[in-house]
Amino acid sequence: MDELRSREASGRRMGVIEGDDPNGQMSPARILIVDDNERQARRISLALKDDHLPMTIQEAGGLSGNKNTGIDLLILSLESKSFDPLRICAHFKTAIGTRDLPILVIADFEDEARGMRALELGASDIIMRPIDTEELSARVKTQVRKKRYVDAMRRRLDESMELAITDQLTGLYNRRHMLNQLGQFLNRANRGDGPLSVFIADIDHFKSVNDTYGHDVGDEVLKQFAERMRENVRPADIPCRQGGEEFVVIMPNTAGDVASSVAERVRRHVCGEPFRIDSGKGRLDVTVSLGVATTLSAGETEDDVIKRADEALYEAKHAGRNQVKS
Ligand code: GH3
Ligand code: MG
Ligand code: MG
Ligand code: MG
Repeated sequence: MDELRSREASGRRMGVIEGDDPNGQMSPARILIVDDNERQARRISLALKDDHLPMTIQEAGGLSGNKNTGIDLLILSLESKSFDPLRICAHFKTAIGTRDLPILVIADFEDEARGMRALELGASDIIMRPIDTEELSARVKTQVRKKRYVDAMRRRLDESMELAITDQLTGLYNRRHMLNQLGQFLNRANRGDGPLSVFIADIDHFKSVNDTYGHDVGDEVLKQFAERMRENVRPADIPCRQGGEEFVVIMPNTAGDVASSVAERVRRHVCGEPFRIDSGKGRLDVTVSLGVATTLSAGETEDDVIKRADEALYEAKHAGRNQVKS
């Protein structure tokens, strides 16, 4: 794509089109016209403009990468000579950031074969030259509307998926996601991806926090604890709330000694500074006990690993709490 990028510079025009959503809610559509014939590109944008779709033509950024996010429709002329339009089509339809971007190809009436090829590669629609401006406008509107619908559905799906894997109190992943991830990483570890470690962290004498200060303060402690834990594990680690005052961190590709040192860092950052409670007026010393487990052999299940971490945690509690055992 890199060598394409430099050759394409002359052919790119960006337009902004006001949508005609039935509810009047659609924000201006962003349409990228790619045609190395500037006169043709201008004619397309003028046709859309004449259709009472206000369009501001401006130079667009690169054709690949982030600059293409937020575009609603790519209008691509198959007659372009300074780059390979079919290659652009194929690239856009396979690249993660652009594969949902609809492409409307414009083909010469004598070049139907390449038009069909573009459709096979994933283009959403086609218009043959000479362009009928009413047809152009109708097809553009349909594609933009579809794109907006897909975007809205995707956002909703993302939100509900996020909700399904998040613990609402702390914002960490929940137990369901923890077990799911643990299963997946165990499979990889079993295939020789390096050891996998987990630790379970259980706040010490948490019941007495609730009993002494009330459930709301207990909740506040859980939130702050989650925050400290999150800050002290590594980006690749997966911190989860398993339930109550018990937390699990999954550490992919991590040997036992490293896992223990991460657990130890969490322990120190919990007991090192009192928690602020009662809107910052009060301070509360909190400690945590942690049990670490690392995969021993291929074929271990989620339950096997969690059980060993639990046994180590039990040892840590038994040995006086505020410590890490493995
Ligand atoms: P240990 O040191 O042995 O872990 O003692 P502990 O008191 O922490 O352990 P125990 O299992 O006896 O008590 C856990 C308490 O956590 C009991 C329960 O009321 C409280 N708890 C569980 N979930 C929540 C929650 O979501 N919010 C609050 N505030 N408390 C919770
Ligand atoms: Mg506890
Ligand atoms: Mg307990
Ligand atoms: Mg507990």
